[in-house]
Amino acid sequence: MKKVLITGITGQDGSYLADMLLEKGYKVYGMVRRSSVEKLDRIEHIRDKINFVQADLLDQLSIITIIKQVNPDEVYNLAAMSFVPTSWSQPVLTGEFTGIGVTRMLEAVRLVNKDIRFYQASSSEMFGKVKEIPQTENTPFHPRSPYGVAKVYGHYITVNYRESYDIFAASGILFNHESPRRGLEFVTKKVTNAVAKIKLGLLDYLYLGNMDSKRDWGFSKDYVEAMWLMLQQDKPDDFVIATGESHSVKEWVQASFECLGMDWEKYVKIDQKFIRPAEVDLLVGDSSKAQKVLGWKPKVNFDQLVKIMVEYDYNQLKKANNI
Ligand code: NAP
Ligand code: F7E
Repeated sequence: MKKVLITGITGQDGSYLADMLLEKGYKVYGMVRRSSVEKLDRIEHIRDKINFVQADLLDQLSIITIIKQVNPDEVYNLAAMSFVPTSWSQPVLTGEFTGIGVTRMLEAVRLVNKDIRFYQASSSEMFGKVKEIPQTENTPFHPRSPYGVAKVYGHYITVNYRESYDIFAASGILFNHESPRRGLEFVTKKVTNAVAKIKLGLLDYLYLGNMDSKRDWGFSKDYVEAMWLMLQQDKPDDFVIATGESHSVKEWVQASFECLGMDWEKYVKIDQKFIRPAEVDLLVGDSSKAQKVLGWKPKVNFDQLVKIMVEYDYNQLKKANNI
């Protein structure tokens, strides 16, 4: 039985990855940090099947200890401070978690067992002010937030440990991916949740920031499959994972309201507090390398994703409010 250690198992991607690896017959270990209240909502349905180990990205010895204890075949490093606006209010902490945290993970792998295969959750935010359209594995980076800068560090330290120590370290450059399990503050989930609330009479208006930026939105469940495929190859490499389609925030809003038969313009207002100090205007990825080498391709498109998320939020809220 193969053993896997997932950092960030309580997050959106960690939960879908755990679902998938349990189905594949892996023994799943999840790294969690100490908290005064449990935050296992996304993995409640599989909590009895997961072996929890406690460590923190800030604490080198705790990471070495759990890697020694588990001695996994594969490590997926998904833990990070992942919300872009918070990276301006907590830039140093973001650097520690999202940047240096990767080095701590790689150091632990290097010290304990160099045969462990390592996946790093890199991000399309690294492209930022994009140098070409669409973005590929060879597009130069120009990050636009402390989060993006930290991810560039995490990406290159992963490449460096691969080249310096011959560690099987792969980096997935994933474009935005969403799901019903997405955190409430991210724009897709914020919108679908508000649409459902407005339809049910639980909310009057939705306040947003820049509605003109464009994103390449995919489905998290499709994307965790690409992570796994990267660690099953003969050699480690970097891969862009994207749908190749780009839509504006406004299009997401319009499609979400239309899903429940409403006109978005009656309910959406702009609030300056959601405008960022620097914006990433346009992201669209070219995943042809992943399609060719990994045999991966996205299954869920933009319209299907909107529908999945709106219907989920509507049904959940209806049930929770006895409507
Ligand atoms: P998420 O839902 O925000 O989950 C982040 C996870 O990291 C949570 O489990 C969180 O644990 C954990 N974490 C944060 N700080 C930690 C620390 N100091 N020590 C240990 N664990 C810590 O993120 P996601 O959307 O699943 O994304 C997964 C990864 O992919 C992240 O690295 C993200 O930056 C990257 N990424 C995401 C996207 C996307 O569109 N979703 C795209 C590209 C890259 P708690 O529950 O304790 O807070
Ligand atoms: O913003 C605009 C905002 O916060 C998307 C993370 O998973 O993907 C994610 O980062 C766009 C931006 O995601 C609101 O200005 C307008 O242009 O959903 P988001 P993100 O910043 O693209 C990358 C790939 C990651 O790696 C990150 O971890 O939507 N926007 N109004 C808004 N965004 C938010 N959050 N809230 C608004 O009210």
